[in-house]
Amino acid sequence: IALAGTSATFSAFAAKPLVIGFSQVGAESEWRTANTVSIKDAAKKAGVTLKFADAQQRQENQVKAIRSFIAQRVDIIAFSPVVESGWDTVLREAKAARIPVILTDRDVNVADKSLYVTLIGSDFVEEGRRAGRWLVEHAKKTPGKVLNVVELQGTVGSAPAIDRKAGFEEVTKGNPQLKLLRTQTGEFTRAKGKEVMEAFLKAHGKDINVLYSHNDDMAIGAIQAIEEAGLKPGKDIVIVSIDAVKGAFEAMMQGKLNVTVECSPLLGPQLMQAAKDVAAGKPVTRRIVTEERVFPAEVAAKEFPTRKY
Ligand code: GZL
Repeated sequence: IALAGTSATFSAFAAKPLVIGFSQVGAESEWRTANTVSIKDAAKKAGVTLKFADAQQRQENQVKAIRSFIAQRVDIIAFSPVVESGWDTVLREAKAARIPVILTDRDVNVADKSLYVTLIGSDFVEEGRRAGRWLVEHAKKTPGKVLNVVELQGTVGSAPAIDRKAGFEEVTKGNPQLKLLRTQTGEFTRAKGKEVMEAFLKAHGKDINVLYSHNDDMAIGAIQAIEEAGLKPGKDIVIVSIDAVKGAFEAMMQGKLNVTVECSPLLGPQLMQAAKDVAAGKPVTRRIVTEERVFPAEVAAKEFPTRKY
């Protein structure tokens, strides 16, 4: 009987699905929506029980969700931090509860790096460099001409906004052809991107030659503002953007966007694999970087049919 009991217990134990508590930033962009779909699909395929919380881009909602996951004694906590700072306390509570934490998409600024096991996501500084490199090459087509650049930044204090700005500046600073006229946050959304671009156009109108947008959603909002101002996006104002979501490919095929730097939201499978490894006590590398490309408008029509997000 004992043996049967043991095997029954063992099989029950083995069959117990992993429970992951996931706190998502919100639903602010096409990228975010695709990221959520990837995580939910991957959880289903992996037989993982996913407790999913949408924070509507507010850090206090993420802190609340993480505390709730601790109270529910989930096996793993995973989240995409809306901003880099302010996580030490709640992550120390997770550590005290002996619940491992995995970061997806965005990094955190914590004194004690042991507060999370790994970060799965893109190198945003490199994405900024790639945007800058494309623009430097573009400027060479009109030697001696100064191009006035306006920048739509992502969410203030978020890793992608900080790093994409830094990478772009690293490549473009000191270039006599590129002059940064204005820079302001469009909060990664179409609506805010349009609103801020309207303000830039009111202040500088035809003097603007280039828009550098930290994501495609703000670029798409800006495209509407540029058209409403009677200018041609992609021609009067060259647009460099990041994410490579479907909306960007459609804009490039319409000649309204010039290039988008890929930032893959398809992190679900890597998250589930890392979670299973952590739960099994296997070592996990501190940083899992996703492979990405740059898509200029010339290749948009060819690439579009195979895009997954
Ligand atoms: C990048 C991600 C950013 C996207 C935006 O990994 O954090 O947040 O670039 C999204 O589209 O809102």
